[in-house]
This record gives sequence, C-alpha cells and structure tokens, in this order.
Amino acid sequence: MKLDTTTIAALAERLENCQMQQQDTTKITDDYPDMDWDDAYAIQDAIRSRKVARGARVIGLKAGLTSHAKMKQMGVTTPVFGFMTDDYAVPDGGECKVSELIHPKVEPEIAFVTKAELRGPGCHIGAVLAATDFVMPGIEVIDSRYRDFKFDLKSVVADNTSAARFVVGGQPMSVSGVDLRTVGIVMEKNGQAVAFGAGAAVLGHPAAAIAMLANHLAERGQCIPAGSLILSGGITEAVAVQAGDNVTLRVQGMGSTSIRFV
Ligand code: 0L1
Ligand code: MG
Repeated sequence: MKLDTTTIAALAERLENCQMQQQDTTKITDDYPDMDWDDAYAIQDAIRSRKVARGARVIGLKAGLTSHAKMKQMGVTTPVFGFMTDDYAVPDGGECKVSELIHPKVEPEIAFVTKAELRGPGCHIGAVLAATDFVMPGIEVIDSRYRDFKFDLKSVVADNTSAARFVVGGQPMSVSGVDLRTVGIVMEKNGQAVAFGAGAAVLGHPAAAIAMLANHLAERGQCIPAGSLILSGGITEAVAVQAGDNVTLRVQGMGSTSIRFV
C-alpha cells in the first residue's frame, strides 16, 4: 500500500460526502497518482465502514465494467467490484429521486441470488451455477462521484464502482431453466428500446463475473455468503436518465423490472 490510514480515511470521507451532498469531484488519482489497488479497495472498505457505522446494512455486491461495451465506454480494461447498502434498493416499479444523485445512468443487468457460499480461489462458472438459487432482471443506477464520469480504475474502485441505486424484480428463474449466454434483454426508456443485447456480453457468461468476484474476495480472505444478491454487470453501455424518465428492463423468460425517475 502507498497511502497511510489517515489519507485513506480522508479520501473515504471526501468521496462519501460527495455522494451524500450530490457534489462531484476530480478523480483522486490526480492527487495521489501512486496509489495502488490495495489503497483503492481500502478506501472503498472505509466508505462501507462509515455507512455501516451509521446503521446501513450491506445487502448486495456488484461486479462492474464486465462487458466490452462498458469497458469501451469508460476506456478501461478490467472489471471492478463494489457493494450496495439497503438505502440503494428501489422497490420494483418504484421511484428514484434524481435530486439525491449527481448524474445518474442506468445499466441492464442479470442479478444472481445465491443459496450456498462461494469461495475462491479457483471459483468457476460451474461452481457459481451450482450455488445460485435464482436469477432475475436487475437495473443498476450508477452515479459516479467524479466530474463527467471521468476516472481511472483505481479512482472508480475507491468510489465503490459508482454504486448508487438498483431495482430487481420480474420472474425469478432457476439457472437450469435458462442459458444465460443467449438470454436476450431489452431496456426501454419511456417506452422506447434504448439498449438490447444478450447475457454473453458479460465476460462470455454472466456467471463468470460472479466467479471473478469470488476469486477477488478470496485474495482478501473473504467469500460470497449464501443468500447474497449480486449484480453481474451492465450488458450494454450505461444510459443517462433524468427526472420524468421511466426505465423498464425485459429479460427473456424472466419478465421485467422497472424504475421511475422523479
Ligand atoms: O456497474 C458498473 O459497470 C459501473 C462501474 C463503474 C464505472 C462507471 O461508473 O461507469
Ligand atoms: Mg453495473
């Protein structure tokens, strides 16, 4: 690690304050160009501790930048991992207040719910499918705290991978009932299809993103507990939203989930 604990705590406070006060900031690597991956995840962990200390519950995990479309959109090459707390959850069909966010975008995702612990190293798609209780449609609302969504990978990891809100719903499906590579998705904004694709856009198979998360956590002595909700990453580029927009994600065989921006 290149940063001391005081700096890590200060950067966590800076980024979380931006989130809570809907203010953007420049990327933290501008100030700390030598920070490393451990520093970045340590800042994310410090943000998580601040939220938990205030009574928030961690209710989900996420993989981000798992599709070539997203990587190309953001100019990066590696997936990243983050967490979601209970106040990020929007009920299916519910409202998301844009005034609580900086510059939200939506991503169509496949959400996994596990029934058994997943522990790396060596976690693979087969282990993920065996440990999955069901999958369902999920829309992630991302909201980078960085000005104009301009960041590098370490900055975005520190910023908890832009996590802000999410909705899941539709018809939960067993993984034995669906080929997650060929499953089709359509995301609509105000009734118009704005993004469409298939599960294979996520690392060839969305379960690969969950396996990568388990292997990433193993390097840090952690695992994915049974009963976890995990967003596997955007299948397409993220789509900007504003107040008044209605977004629906339809996933083949799994129904739909939706969110309204007010
Ligand atoms: O969930 C995601 O794919 C987003 C990861 C962070 C990058 C971004 O803000 O677009
Ligand atoms: Mg995402």
